[in-house]
Amino acid sequence: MMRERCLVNRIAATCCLLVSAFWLTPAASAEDGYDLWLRHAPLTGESGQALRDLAPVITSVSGQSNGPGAKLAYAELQRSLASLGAGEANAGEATRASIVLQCGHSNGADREAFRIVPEQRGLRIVSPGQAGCLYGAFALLREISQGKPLMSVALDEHPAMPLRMLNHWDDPDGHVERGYAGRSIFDWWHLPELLDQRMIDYARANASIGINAVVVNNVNASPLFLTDRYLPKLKRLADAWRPYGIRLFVSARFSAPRDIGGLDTADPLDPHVRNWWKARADSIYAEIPDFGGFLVKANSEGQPGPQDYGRTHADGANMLAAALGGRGTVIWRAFVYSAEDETDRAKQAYAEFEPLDGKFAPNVILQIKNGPLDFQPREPFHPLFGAMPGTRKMLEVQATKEYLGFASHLAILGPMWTEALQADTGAGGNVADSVASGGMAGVANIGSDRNWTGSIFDQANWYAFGRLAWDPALGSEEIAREWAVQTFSVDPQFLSIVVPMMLESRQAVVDYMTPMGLAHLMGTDHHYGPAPWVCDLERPEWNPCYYHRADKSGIGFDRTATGSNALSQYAPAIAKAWIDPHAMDEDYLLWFHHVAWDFETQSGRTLWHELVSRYDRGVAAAEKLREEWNSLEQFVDPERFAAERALLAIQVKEAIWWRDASIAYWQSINGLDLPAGARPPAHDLAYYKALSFPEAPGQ
Ligand code: BDP
Repeated sequence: MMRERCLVNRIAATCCLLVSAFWLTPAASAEDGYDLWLRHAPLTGESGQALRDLAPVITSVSGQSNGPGAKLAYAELQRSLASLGAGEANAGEATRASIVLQCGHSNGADREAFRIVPEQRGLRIVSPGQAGCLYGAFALLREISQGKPLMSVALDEHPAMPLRMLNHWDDPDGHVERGYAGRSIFDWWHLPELLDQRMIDYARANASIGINAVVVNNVNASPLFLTDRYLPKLKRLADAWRPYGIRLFVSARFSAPRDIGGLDTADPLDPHVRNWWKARADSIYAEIPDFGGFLVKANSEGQPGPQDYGRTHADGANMLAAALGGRGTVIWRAFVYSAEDETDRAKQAYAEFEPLDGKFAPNVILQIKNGPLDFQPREPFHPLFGAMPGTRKMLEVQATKEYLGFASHLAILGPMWTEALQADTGAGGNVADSVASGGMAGVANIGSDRNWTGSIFDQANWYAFGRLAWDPALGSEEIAREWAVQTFSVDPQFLSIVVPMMLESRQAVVDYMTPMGLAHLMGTDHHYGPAPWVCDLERPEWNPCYYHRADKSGIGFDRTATGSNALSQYAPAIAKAWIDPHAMDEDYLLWFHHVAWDFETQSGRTLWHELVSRYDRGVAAAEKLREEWNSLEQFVDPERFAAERALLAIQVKEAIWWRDASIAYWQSINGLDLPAGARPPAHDLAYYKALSFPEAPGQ
């Protein structure tokens, strides 16, 4: 019987090998991108042979093997090592390597740490907790996928910050605000009864890169998420994600006590309001004992908040913090600007929050966007990171590319986030240091599209977010390479082209959209395409002309002492680097200065000629991305190759549109000729102004 089964198994295995040899050669089989960076395609060449020779046996140390992380780590290693090619083909029992999982039951801060320790014939994954074991398993697989010999993997890691969190801007009806990858992945309508397999695959993907927290709904929050009806739905998700080390958070609408609680106020100092939130929190914790807490957008862009009752942000946040108690965390957003405030919008968050330093409860974290404005292709870091030493802080970045070409454009954001994380705040460290006790939040780019993110390369932004939140010191190149190897191919020729493409892509977008520190020139509401001419909207800061301030004499926003003096919100040593328009990094020139069109830039060109040359550089870079991708056909399966080829054609078309429309508009303001040899815009300004896209996604 045993022998028969062996024979059947062997025939099946041989068939499998033949089938995989035929079908799984990277360039031959069509793939739809669903497997993300977790494809674990069979390793070829020497590393494949080595893995087959070792045919590792996985064991969990007895007594500790029953925890959820250990079980998942075990299953993950079984499944993925087999997929990478480790089988029993070449190894006799005596020569097989061993992978030992030693997972503890710590609930402390160290539960996510892990070590991979080489042993005589194999290795041991050790963690004080369950989540750490799973992270260790994924780290090992990542190393092996890069072609690293199993026996030489040695790691000792712990996360750089406690919260590594995705913020979904998803509404109960499945619409995703600023989502470019289809509808929401959360099927609130059918929950709790129906738990889509996607919810598990999503958790697995997050765990593989260390993401440990998910806010499931839009910051422009519906109070529905706080109703009793939604509790079982939330519970079902939280239960499904718990083994993956993920805690569920909810965006809370500040006016909920009025909206759904039957009270006539949401004043945070009103005892009835305080009791209402406390009772809500108790009900949630009764169902979800490890509920993460609330994310709140208050008194910003029309959202309700404590200021509606003459209270401060600290009053509001602390009231919710008291309701959660030691059980959870309030993430309070610093993205505020007021309809009544005439000062520079880029100054307002600092002005409102800095005086509140030290006034927030210990379980409140202030979530601050990377730049002082709003997820633009390039902004200087937010000055709040260099302030408020008595407040826990969190960095918020946007993976969904609202301002960088939606999911159509190839724009790898790792370099942009690293620019922020590594920025010296002038307060004794960099931005990453300033969020070490808080965390990093990424506005998710994930939707119901089969490939999750609307394009294959947008998966790299989800990936980079997780990796950087785990370790902000990781280099962009390392992250891009890791992702490209796991997603496409380990072939050095392929990587020598695709990794530089990824690294250069974001600067290309900056150049053709908003060069030299320009910002917020996108179309009204949907933010699709150029509209620098818009100047007639009710509030000044709704208009692109507010940000570029172009007139006959020059262009740019004076944020020095002669202007809004936003520069003074930075530490003196940092401000000093931006104060002299002739000596500073010109990537931020027009962010901080209003300069004449004939201002001499560091290239020796006038500002006007330099701007045109940057637009041209951006278009050329987009064309280069397209050509380089087209040269990679032999390395990529036909389905993913064709999809990206189509998107890159859109990117080139839209890069030219951005350049031409912007130049046509600037010329209408400055009356200047183009530099010699520069191509005139394809159409006149009226043509670009007349374009309209009421159906643009994500609004
Ligand atoms: C802006 C988006 C808007 C968001 C807002 C926010 O356009 O949809 O609600 O950010 O972060 O960039 O709250």
